[in-house]
Amino acid sequence: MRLAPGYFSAAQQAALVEEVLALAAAAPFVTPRLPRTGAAMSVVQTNFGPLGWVTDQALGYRYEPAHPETGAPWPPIPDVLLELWRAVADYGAPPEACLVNLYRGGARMGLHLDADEAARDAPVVSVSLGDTAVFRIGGPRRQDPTRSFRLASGDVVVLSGPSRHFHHGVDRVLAGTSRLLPGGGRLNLTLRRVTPPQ
Ligand code: MD3
Ligand code: FE
Repeated sequence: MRLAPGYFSAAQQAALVEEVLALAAAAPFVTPRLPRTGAAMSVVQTNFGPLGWVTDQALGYRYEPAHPETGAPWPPIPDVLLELWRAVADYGAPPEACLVNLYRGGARMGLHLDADEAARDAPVVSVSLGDTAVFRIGGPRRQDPTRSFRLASGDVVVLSGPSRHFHHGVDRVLAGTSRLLPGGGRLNLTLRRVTPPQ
């Protein structure tokens, strides 16, 4: 994986948060639920782009072209994020999904794999905004050793090659480390190619 600390300036971060929250007004954050058990995840999520990652008790993890509650197509991926992908992804097709995770209160994300994308060779590009996260990454097997480090506001991570298929999660978010988000917390934007190009 590649970490680009402070890829976005403070001014760029502020503009990006404003754009994301404006788009989220039309595609409200929803509480994702695990397949079968229906247990709520602690983050809330929305998406931009032709496809969005969703999960609920009945149908589980999948990509959908429309918001599960409004039925409307997801808003478009902001241009600055399409530009970021062109600059860092080294991939010959644009991203199809921008998953937006909002961490408030004690929200976290357990160790998992991103395995719902048919385009398995495409990288994942992630942008962190707001409070600093303690991020953990391991290896291809759940039992592999892990290491953790902080992801701060404006940082960009590019997961390509083997790291794209490594376990990872967010242990916790350090409240009060940023004043970027109204009401505090952390936004993570994850750009993904879902379907193989052509
Ligand atoms: C490492 N999000 O939405 S982003 C997710 O901070 C997710 O919200 C975390 O994991 C977050 O699925 C981490 C950084 C990231 C994204 C994808 C990865 C790291 C990854 C895929 C493989 C390995
Ligand atoms: Fe993930």
